[in-house]
Amino acid sequence: MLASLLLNRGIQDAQGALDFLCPDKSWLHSWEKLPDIDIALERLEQARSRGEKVLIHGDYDADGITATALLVTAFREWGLDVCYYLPHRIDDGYGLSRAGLEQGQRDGCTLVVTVDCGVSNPQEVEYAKELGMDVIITDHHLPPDELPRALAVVNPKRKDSAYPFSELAGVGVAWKLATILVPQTSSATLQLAALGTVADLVPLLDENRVLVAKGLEEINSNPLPGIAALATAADCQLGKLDSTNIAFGLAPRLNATGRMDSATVAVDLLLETDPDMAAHLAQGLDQKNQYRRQVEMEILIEAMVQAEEEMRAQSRILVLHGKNWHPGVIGIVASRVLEKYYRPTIILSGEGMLTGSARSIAGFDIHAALKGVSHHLDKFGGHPGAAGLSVEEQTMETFRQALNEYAVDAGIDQLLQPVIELEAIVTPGDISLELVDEIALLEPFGFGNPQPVFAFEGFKAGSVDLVGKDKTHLRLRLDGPVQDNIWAIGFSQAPLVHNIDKGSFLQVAGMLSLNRWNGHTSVQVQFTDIRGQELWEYLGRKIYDRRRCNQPWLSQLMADSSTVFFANTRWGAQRLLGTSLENCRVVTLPPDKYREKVYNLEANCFCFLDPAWTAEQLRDIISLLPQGCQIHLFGNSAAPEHILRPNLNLLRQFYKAWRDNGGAAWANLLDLLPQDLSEPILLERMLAILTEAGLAGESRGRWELSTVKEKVDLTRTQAWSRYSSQLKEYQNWLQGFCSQTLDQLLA
Ligand SMILES: [Mn+2]
Repeated sequence: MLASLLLNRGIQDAQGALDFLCPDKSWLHSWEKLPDIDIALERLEQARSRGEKVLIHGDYDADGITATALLVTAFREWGLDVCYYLPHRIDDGYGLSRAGLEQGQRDGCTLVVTVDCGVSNPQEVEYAKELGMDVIITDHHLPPDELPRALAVVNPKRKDSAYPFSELAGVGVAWKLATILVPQTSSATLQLAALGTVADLVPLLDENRVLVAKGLEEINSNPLPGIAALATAADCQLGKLDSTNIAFGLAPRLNATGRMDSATVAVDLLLETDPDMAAHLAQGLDQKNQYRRQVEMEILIEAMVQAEEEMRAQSRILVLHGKNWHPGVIGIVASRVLEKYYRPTIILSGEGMLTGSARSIAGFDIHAALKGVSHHLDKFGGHPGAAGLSVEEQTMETFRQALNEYAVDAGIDQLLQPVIELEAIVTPGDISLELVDEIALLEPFGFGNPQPVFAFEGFKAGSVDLVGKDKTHLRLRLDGPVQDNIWAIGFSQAPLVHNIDKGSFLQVAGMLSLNRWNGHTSVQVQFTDIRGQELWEYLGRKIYDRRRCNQPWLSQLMADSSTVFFANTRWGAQRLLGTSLENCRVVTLPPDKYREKVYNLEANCFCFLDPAWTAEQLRDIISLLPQGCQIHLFGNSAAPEHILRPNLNLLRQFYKAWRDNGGAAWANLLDLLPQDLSEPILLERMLAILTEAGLAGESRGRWELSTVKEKVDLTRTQAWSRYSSQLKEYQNWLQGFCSQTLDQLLA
C-alpha cells in the first residue's frame, strides 16, 4: 500500500522513497544555485559592516507575514539594523509599495530587501532607487519577461535559475537566504518557514516537505511565544500541531489581519518574546478572524441568492456583484460559492470600477479565460485556479456573457462534475491499525501531498444514523463479510443518507483515521462521498424505497424545508412527522379530486408518507410531478383505514353525540369525532350516509338532524356500498404495498 501511495506522489525509486519518508535537512539544495544570491549576500555584508539600516518589505498574507518575521529575526541575529513594512491591502494594494519605501527613507534606510513580492514591481524599484535605496528582491512569484532593475532578484522561478526546486513559498526563499547568515538549525526560522509554507498552499514536496516536517517538530517541542499563543487562540493542542492545524487554525488568523486591516500586528505577534504580550496580540488576531467570518457570512448569504439565479439561467461561470462587499473577503466567498455549486466563480465588489476575485474548478484555466475576454477588462492577473481582475460596472454584463460563451467553447460542460481522486481500493481484510500507521509516514499532508482518499469496497451498510447537534453529520457502520465492521463518519454529509440502503453494498470514498475513545483505539473511515446501488427510475423520476425503514432518511428530508410530503390524512402525517408537522410542506390527498392539489407543485423532492389511496392514484400523482425529481416512498404502518368508510359503531356514536350536543355547524361536527379520526373526509362520508338514509339534511349551510320514526339500515345506502368497495381496495393496496417490489407496485 505504502509503495503505491508513494508512486501516486511521483516517487519512483528507493532513494526517493527514503528521502520522502525521512525528510532531513542534510539533503536540502545548496543555496548557491539561487540566482543573484551572491550579489545579495555581498550587499548585505556591506550593509552590516557600514552599519546601514535595512528595510524589509513583505506582504499582507500569511506567507508575506511569516517571511518578514523570519528575515527580521535572522538579520537581527546576524547583526543588521532592520525595520519592516507590510503593505495595506486596500490603501497600498498588493506588492512593493511607494508608501513603504517612503517610510523606509524617513527611517534612514539605504537598502530594501523584499520578501514574497517585488518581482512584478519594476516602477517601485526605480522609485526606491530615486529615494536613495538599493533593492534586493526575494520572491517566488512568476517573474515577468523583463525583470525589475534591482541590485539582485533572488527567485527560483526565474527562467535562468539553476535552482533545482522552484516551488518554494516566499518564506521558503527568505529561509534559504537566512540559512547563510544564521545556522540552518535555527529553531525560530524553521518554525516561521513551516508556518508560511503550509499557509501559502505550495506543494508540500521536496524542500517544502523538509521545511514543514522539521518546522513542525520545532513548533511542537519549543514553540515561539507568538506561535504558541496563536495556536492556543485557535484551540489547537500545543505539542501536537500538524499541518492541518496550521492550514485551518493558524493561517486563517494570520491572513485575517491583512484582509480586514493592517497585517503589521501579525508580524509583531510572531516577533514577540513575552508570552503575556503574545497572548494579548493573538487575541486581537482571533477577534479580527471572527469579524472576518461574520463579514464573510453576510456576503455569502447575498452571493448565494445571486448564484441561485445564475444557476437557473444555466450560467457556466458565476459572476456575482455587491456594491459594498468587503474586498478583503471576496476571494474566500468565491471559494465557498464554488464549493456549493461547483462552477468557476467571480465575486466583484465596488461601484464604477469593480474589483474582483476569481476561483476555478479543476481543469478550467480561469486566467486563460480572463485573457480570452480581456478586451472587456481593465486589469487581470493570477493563476489557472485563482485570479484577480477589475472591470467597469457598465461592461459587467457583456463581460459575463462573453466569459460564459468562452467557457462553453472551451468545453467547460465536460468539467462540471466534481471528481474525487482515489488513491487505492480498500476491502474489508485490508484495514488495520498498522495500515493507518503506514499512511501516517506520508505526513505532513497538505497541498501537493493530500491525505490519501481510498475507495472502500465490499462493505454493506449496517446501522445508519444522523448525529451532531443539528443532525448534520452522518454515521454508519460498514459491515464486512466476517464480522469485520468499521465505523464511518461523514461531517456535514447528512444528505448522503439517501444513497444508502441498509444491508446492501456501498461504494465509499474516504480517509482512514484513528478514533481514540475511552482508552480504546480503533480505525475509522471519514468519508466524503457514498454511492449506493443503482437508483430505481420511474417515468424519469428517481424513486427511493424506504418502505421498510423510515429513519434516519425521513429526518434528513424533514430538515430540508423544500421537501413536499404527501399524506392521505392529517393524522397519518402527524404519525410520521410528529411535532415538525407545522414546519413541513404537507399535502393531504383526497381519494378523488386530488389532481389540482398536485399540479404545479415546485420542488425537487417529494415524499409519500402514505402510498396514496390506490395504485392508480400513486402512479398518476408521480406522473404529475416534475421530471428528474426525487420521490421517496415511506411506509406508514398505522394508516387509519376506516376513514374511507366509517364503521357502524362510529356512526352510532356520532349520531348520539350530535343529538346530545345539538351543534350543527360543520366545524362543530368535526369536533364530535374522536380526536385521532377528526378528518374532513371522514365527516363528509358520514354525512353522505346519514343524509341518504334520511337521518340528516343540509339547508342554507346548516346541518340538521331529522327525527327518526323507524329503524334505519345504513348499510343499505348506496354511499355505504361505494365506500365499502373503496375500503376493500385500499386494504388490499396497503397490504400489497409493503410486500411487493417497486416493479410490481408501479407496473
Ligand atoms: Mn506567497
